[in-house]
Amino acid sequence: MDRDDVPHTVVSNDKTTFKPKALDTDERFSYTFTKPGNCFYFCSVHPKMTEEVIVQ
Ligand SMILES: [Cu+2]
Repeated sequence: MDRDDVPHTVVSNDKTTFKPKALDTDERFSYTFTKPGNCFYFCSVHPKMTEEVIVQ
């Protein structure tokens, strides 16, 4: 991940699985998936930043 100086977030597309506060440079967020499936998430500050996690 690039070390930029703007905050980002990681919000699951359903907005309920995880929705931590905005993360600044060097801050971290972790979430443990417990069920197989896929989860899309995005940055609410920059909605074009999207990612998918596949849990097998
Ligand atoms: Cu962002």
